[in-house]
Amino acid sequence: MDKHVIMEKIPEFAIIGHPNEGKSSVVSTLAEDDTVKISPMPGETVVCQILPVLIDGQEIIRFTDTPGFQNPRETLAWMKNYSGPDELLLKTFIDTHCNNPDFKDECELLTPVARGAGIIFVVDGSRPVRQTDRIEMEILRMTGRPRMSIVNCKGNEPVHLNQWQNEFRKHFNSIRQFNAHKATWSERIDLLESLKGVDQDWQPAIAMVIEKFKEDWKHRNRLAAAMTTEMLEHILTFTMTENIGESETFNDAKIRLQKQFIKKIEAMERLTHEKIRKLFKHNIFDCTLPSNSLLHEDLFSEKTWQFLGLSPGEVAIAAGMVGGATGVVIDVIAAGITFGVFSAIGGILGAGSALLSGRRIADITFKGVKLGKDQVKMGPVCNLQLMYILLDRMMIFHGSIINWAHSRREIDESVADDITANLKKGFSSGWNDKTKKVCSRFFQSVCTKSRFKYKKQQIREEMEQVLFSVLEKQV
Ligand SMILES: Nc1nc2c(ncn2[C@@H]2O[C@H](COP(=O)(O)OP(=O)(O)OP(=O)(O)O)[C@@H](O)[C@H]2O)c(=O)[nH]1
Ligand SMILES: [Mg+2]
Repeated sequence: MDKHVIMEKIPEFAIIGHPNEGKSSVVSTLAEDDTVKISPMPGETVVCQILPVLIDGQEIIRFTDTPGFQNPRETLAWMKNYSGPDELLLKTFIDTHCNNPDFKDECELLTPVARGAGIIFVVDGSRPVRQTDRIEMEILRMTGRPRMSIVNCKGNEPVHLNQWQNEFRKHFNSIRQFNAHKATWSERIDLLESLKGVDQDWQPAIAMVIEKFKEDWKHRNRLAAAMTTEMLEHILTFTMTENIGESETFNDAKIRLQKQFIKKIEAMERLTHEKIRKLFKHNIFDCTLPSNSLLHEDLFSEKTWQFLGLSPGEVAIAAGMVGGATGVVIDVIAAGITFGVFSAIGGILGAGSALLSGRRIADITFKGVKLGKDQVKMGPVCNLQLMYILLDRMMIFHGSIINWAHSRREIDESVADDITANLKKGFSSGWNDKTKKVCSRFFQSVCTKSRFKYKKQQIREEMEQVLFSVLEKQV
């Protein structure tokens, strides 16, 4: 197939329907554009808005949002009376009515169809079919353009699905259920797949669009893996040095620095999550995480470590993988498990808890070292638990982001529950041995000094590759 000939004509689909059925929501999700205006008030969209999908700066498909029908009954009556050539039906309709306010929305919504766009008709499957829907469907049938229908669902269940499907069979080449606010990446791909069936002429172009969508998704996951690897390197090797104030004791300075140190690490994690969010084109609306999401907890909170920390068995295995070179760190992990990292951290911040006396976790986790007479140094926190916790939190974040439809503007707890249930799969404890081995090797490489830069680079690439593989499996 000749790529250039096909892509010369970019496939365009106009999203059409009755006011307030979810057209803009469908467009927003399909085009991954969170700038599209969505509102509970009918009549929000008054002019067409073309949303091009760009991959590598190149437009590969465009979706056009349109206003809802305003005067379908009279529009159909006019079309039925029309006696000119079929191919001029839409143009003549628009030319005849373009200055008539009674047909303003019809002229607007039929304009992309007149220039050759395919039609995606959107209805809300939680309400029954009405006579006016039949009229709108008949108008679209008369345009003769390839068309598919989508049952969106504003309510919880598409209770009238069967009724809609029976009606649709008379008017459309393809029918799909698609929930604009909940659609996942694979549901978007499935929808594109069914667009292939709408018109044979478009099959090669849509097939190419799907291929590009998939490549682009892989590319995003590759970048997310690289960003995560970089974050781990930064956090696990991060150090800070502060001057001890004139009227300050070493301990006071240490506590002050510990607090700043934790804040910096948390900020590095947040920055990485933010970059991942942008990668998946969530630019405007903050994808509020489910209220019970672990990401609402601080990185160093007790709950975070209880839920995401490795189990003692896993620690033993991970420690075995790391080997003798970082023996100290392994001791620390074991101490963390036995005595509770959280009370440990709380203890450190509270300065010298008795609970920690003699435990190396106190020294290692937030090591404060006196440099010369008047400086204190903190870090690095080379702690295997911390690496796994950061990985798990990244997986939770990624899992939420990839499943956050771009039309969703606020939290919907029913969706939140689904996401939370799915997240369990992403936790690193379920990773296979090969993946865990690479993580351990990476940890060791980051946390030990080596003259062999090329070896470190190779291990880093292996880490990016295994993270890419686990991100690819997230659904
Ligand atoms: N829960 C839920 N609500 C939806 C869904 N799709 C649309 N809505 C809501 O329905 C209302 C209308 O959505 P829009 O996407 O603006 O509908 P529209 O068809 O573009 O509306 P007009 O531009 O006014 O014709 C908004 O309040 C949306 O949040 C969905 O899949 N689930
Ligand atoms: Mg709209």
